[in-house]
Amino acid sequence: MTESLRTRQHSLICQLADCIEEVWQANLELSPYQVPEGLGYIEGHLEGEKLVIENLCYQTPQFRKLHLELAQVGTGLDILHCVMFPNPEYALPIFGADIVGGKGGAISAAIADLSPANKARSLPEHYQQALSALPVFNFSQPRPLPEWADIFSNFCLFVRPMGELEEQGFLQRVRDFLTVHCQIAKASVATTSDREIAEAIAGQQYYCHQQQQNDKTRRVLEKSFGKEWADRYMTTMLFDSVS
Ligand code: BLA
Repeated sequence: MTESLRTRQHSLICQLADCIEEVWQANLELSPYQVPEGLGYIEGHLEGEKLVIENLCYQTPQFRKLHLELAQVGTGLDILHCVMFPNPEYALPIFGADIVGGKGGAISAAIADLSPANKARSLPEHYQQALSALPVFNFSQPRPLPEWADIFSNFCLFVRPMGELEEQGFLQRVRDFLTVHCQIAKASVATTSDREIAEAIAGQQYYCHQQQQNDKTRRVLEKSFGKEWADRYMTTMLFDSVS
């Protein structure tokens, strides 16, 4: 990825982007992932302000797609989006994170989760144990989840971080989530059971379907690229189900 957008973004976004790449590089065997034609670097400006998007993707034996996206609307609104989609042969949850904030100003939304993608819609026992053992940080402004958010686990963190200390608290918690996830993923074994694979595919489809209901994301994309493009982007780049 060119460093241009990242270095111009809110410092928490730069730091989290660096952290995500660092944990991926340290723990996983990354291979290139072909980003769909024309979707690596994108600029749109239908009405109002310019929207710039940079996408960085990898794949590994355990993950069909590791996606890190940075976006900037005008010079004001900065966005980081990250999803780790497992290969359906591995019974792993889906790591997801989103940060939305103004440049130099406040972060309005910081969310991170390891979301179950199995039939029971609950995290595997070893994840629950590892996550329960992590240090806890208390945030002063937790945010309520919207209606479509029934995909998230009990460990989901959704806050408006107030000040540098809470921003660093968020960063550390996401680093811990990622490290636990990559280490468990690396040690896990692929299944050959058609039933388990089908269950994992259905779990990812449900996750994607729910995420596609996020009107706040859709509206930002529609404003700069139009309805049709926004829909295609949300269903093929941000939340593509396994085929
Ligand atoms: C919220 N996402 C938002 C908001 C915007 C975006 C503008 C509102 C911020 C706020 O309420 O303070 C915009 N997010 C984007 C855009 C992209 C993006 C344009 O990723 C991509 C180009 N969203 C995710 C993932 C999760 C997620 C992976 O992409 C969670 C794992 C969650 N975003 C999420 C949630 C909200 C949000 C839960 C709050 C929605 C609400 O309160 O209604």
